[in-house]
Amino acid sequence: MRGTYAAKTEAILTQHHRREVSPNQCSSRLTQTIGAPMGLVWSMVRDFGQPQAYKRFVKNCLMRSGDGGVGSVREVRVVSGLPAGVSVERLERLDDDARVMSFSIIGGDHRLENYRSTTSVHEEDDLDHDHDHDHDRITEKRTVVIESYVVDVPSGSSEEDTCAFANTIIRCNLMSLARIAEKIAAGS
Ligand code: A8S
Repeated sequence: MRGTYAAKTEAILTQHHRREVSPNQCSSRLTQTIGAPMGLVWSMVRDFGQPQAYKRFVKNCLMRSGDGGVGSVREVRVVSGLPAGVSVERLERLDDDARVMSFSIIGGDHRLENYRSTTSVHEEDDLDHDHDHDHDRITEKRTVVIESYVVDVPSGSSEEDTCAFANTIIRCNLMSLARIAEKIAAGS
């Protein structure tokens, strides 16, 4: 998304993506525009038991408790080559009306301590940012996904490095989400 955020976008960010950030933490927010219907994108984002459906670093996912509702705990195994093997994550929020999901990382053998992210899914037309110039030629509605997080900065690391690492993973996830949702949308 480009341009300055105006009132509606600001309201969404204030409502769902504002978080207290302690001095030893860092925080960031990423957005992704997707050429697929909001309902399709939300169905993928909300599916807590199937992160591997679009997160490319996930090897597999085991539900430790719950059935995908708030409080469910999943154990995510990541592909080899990363400085981590497993992450234990709890679903903190799942709002089908506002289309907001939030999870926290509660364990694992990685360096993302006290990680909590929030992902919200919006119809592009509901946001009043500057539209791309070619937008008017696209008849299908587009979807905007906003993902924000807060995480501890590990001792010996900098804020910049910690956020750069998390941002790289999230950007990959969001691009993969876009690619897969757009492929499904094009085929249906
Ligand atoms: C997500 C977001 C992140 C996941 C990170 C940032 C992770 O799964 C990977 C490597 C790590 O070192 C940490 O939405 C961890 O999944 C790919 C295992 C948590």
